[in-house]
Amino acid sequence: MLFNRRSLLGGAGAITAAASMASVSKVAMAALPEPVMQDKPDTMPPLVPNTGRPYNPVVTLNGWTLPWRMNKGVKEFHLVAEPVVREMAPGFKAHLWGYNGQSPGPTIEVVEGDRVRLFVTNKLGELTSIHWHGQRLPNGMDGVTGLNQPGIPPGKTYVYEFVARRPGTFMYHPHADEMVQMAMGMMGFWVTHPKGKHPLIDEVDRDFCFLLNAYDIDPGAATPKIMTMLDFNLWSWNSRIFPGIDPLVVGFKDKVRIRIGNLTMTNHPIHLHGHEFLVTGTDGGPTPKSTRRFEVTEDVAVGQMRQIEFLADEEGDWAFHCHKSHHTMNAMGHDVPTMIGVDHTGVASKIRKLVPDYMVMGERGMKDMTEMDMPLPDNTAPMMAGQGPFGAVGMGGMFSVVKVRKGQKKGDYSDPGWYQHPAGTVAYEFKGSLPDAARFQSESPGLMPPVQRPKTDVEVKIRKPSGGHGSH
Ligand SMILES: [Cu+2]
Repeated sequence: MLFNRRSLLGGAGAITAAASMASVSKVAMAALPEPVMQDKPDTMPPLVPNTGRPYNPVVTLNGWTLPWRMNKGVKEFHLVAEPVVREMAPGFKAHLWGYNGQSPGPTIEVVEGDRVRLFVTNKLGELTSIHWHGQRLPNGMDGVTGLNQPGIPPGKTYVYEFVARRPGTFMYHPHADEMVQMAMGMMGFWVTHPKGKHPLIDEVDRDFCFLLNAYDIDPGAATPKIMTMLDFNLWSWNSRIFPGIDPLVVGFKDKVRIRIGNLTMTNHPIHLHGHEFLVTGTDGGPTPKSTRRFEVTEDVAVGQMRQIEFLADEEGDWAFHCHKSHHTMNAMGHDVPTMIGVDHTGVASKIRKLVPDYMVMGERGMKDMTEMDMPLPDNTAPMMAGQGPFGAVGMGGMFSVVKVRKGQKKGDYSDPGWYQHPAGTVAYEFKGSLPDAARFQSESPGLMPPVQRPKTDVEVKIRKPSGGHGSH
C-alpha cells in the first residue's frame, strides 16, 4: 500500500506503509497504528503538527520525523525494528539495522506533558528492546532487556507508554545485544518540545538534529564489522558521510539551534566556523543561563546529547565538522606508513613489475588522493571526497556546511548553491617576489643550557611499526 505523507499529515515526500507484517497477528495489527516507512535518505521538511499541542518542529539531517496517531488524547507511534539498506553517500549503500526503513530511525517529536504510547515491532532475527535515553519514566518502561522487561522476541510487538515529563533533547536505542544492534545502526533522535514559553528554552528560526554514529565496513562490502571497538572507517552523521550529508541551510540573522547526540565509541569535538555558539542544553535538560559560555568547538562525549545555539549573522558557506581529522575521512585502511619526505624515485616502477596496481601514496601528503583517479571497489566512497567551488574539499566523514544566506525564506531548506563572495573577499595569490627569510638568531645560551652539547646534530629517524592505531 502506498500513500503520500502530504495527504496523511501535511508534510512532503512519499512514504510507504509496510504491507507485509506476516509475523504480527491480525488482531494485534487492528489496534496498532499503521507503521509509516521512509524509503529515501533525504532531509525531509519539518513535520508541522496538525494534532495535539502546537510546537516548532525540528529538521533531522538526512532524516525525518515519525507521524503519530492521536488515540483518546494519547500520541501513538509505531516503530518497526528491521534490516534496512541505507545509502550512506551517493553510490555507497550499507546493509544496516534500523527502524521504519532507515538508519537511524525516525525522530520522535512530542510536547512536554504528552502521554506517549510507542508500539515496537521486532522484525529482526533476534530479540530487541528500546531504551528511551534521558527520559523520566516508570522503571518498567526503561527498556533494559532482562532488567526492566523481557526482550521483544522476533515477530512480536511490545508497547511502551509514559508521559514525556521533561522538555529537551533525547535519543532512543536498544538495550539488547546492544554492541551488535548499535554497531548495525539501531538508534533514533527524540525531541520533547516545551509546552508554552520556557525560561531556558528560546524560540529559534531553525532547529536541526542528528546523531553521530560510526561503522566499520570494508571497501566493497556492505555489512558493518560488528566486533570493531575503536578502529572504525566510516564516521557518519545519521549514517551519512560527506558529501552525502545535506547542508544546514539558514537565513541571514536566523537564530539557529543544532542538537547532536553521540552513539559512537569515542568523543567528537564538533566545530563550527565563522560563528560562536552557546551550549544551551544537554540530555540532562536546558543548561542554566549562568553556565553558558561562547565556544566554537563543543566536545560531545559518548552517550551524550548537546544542543548549541547561535545567531547566523555572517553570510557564507561555513564548514561544520568533527575536529578529529581522522573523522573527516571516509573508508580507508589505517595501516599506511607515513611517506612524507620519502623519495620513491625509481622504486615504484620496480615494485609495479611485481605488483601491477602498486601506487605510491603520500610522498607530498595525501591530498593527491582527493583528485587521484584510484580504482575503487564497487561499493565504497572515496577517502576524501566532495567538490567545492574551488576544487576538492579534501574531507569526508563527519563534515557538512552551514549555508548562511540573505533572502533564504523562512521554512525554505533548499540548497542555495555555493556562496557568491563579494569582490575582494577571497584569499588570493601573492604575485610579487619573495624576500629572503629573516631568521631569528638567539644570542642567549638559553635559560638552562645543556651540560654537554652533542658534537654533531642528531637526526632522529624512526619508522613506527604499523598497526596499533587504537585510540583516536
Ligand atoms: Cu569525531
